Amino acid sequence: MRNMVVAGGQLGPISRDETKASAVNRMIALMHQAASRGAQLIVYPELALTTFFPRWWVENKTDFDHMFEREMPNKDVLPLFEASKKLNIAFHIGYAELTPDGHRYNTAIMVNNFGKIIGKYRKIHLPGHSDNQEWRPFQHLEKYYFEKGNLGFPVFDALDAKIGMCICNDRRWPETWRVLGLKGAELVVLGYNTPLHYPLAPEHDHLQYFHNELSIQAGCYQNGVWSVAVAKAGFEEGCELIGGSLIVAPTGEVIARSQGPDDQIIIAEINLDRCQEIQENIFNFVEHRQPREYSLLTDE
Ligand code: CDV
Repeated sequence: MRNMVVAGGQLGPISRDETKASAVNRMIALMHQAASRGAQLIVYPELALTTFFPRWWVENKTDFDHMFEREMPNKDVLPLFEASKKLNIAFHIGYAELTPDGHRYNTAIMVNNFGKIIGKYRKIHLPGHSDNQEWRPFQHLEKYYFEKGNLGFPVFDALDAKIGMCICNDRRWPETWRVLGLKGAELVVLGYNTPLHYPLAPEHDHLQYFHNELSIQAGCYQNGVWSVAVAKAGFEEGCELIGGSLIVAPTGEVIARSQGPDDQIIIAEINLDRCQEIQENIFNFVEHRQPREYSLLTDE
């Protein structure tokens, strides 16, 4: 048995004027709770240091450069790295990245319990739009603020596991999970900011929690992987974000779920060897996949 205790550090809303230092302090408090219950890894949400700023249009996108991180760690985030070393716990966090040569990405990193960045992912499926759509009650301008990620879907060795990463909207796409599955992932970590109201199809608003669970459960089951999926939740600057952070087994079963939309941890002990129950049987890729029939999936 390869057992591991994993946690999710769900955050309640972060207001536009909340400092990054304050968000980091909230995450450190959750890290202490998780570590005191034996967690070896804590997963934080997408864009965990700031409010979800792509909900606002600005003519000059550099007006929001203060929402981005130019280096990691930096002085605001360093206390989280130090706490992780002190508490002997790895973490995963999402943030807006501004590279030295001026590229902007919606990024997540995995940091080991020695404070070293051991994995990085830049979001590939960017939802929303790139133009100013004033008719919406709030906008979703990820295509304006970010470029499509250029690091593929990474799987790396950490904590005696093969860990894959994706971010928010990626979780809805079976291709994300299958690529991670084909790369041998055993645990997929992800954070999300999902509005309860979807302006393009408001008749689906009541299904937001269901679609969240459906996507993650299907991804886990169809690839025989564990997942820790973590929300930024609650009423944030007039926009209600779903909670419903989850830990899901390779069988697709939900084994932990957050309650309510505030700062809280979810935690579970998982056995990584259970991936084989699925990967060596119903979804044994070597035995049963028929990739020659799937060429349409990758043709432009
Ligand atoms: N941050 C996101 O990627 N949010 C999308 C919403 C806009 C649908 C999501 O897939 O949850």
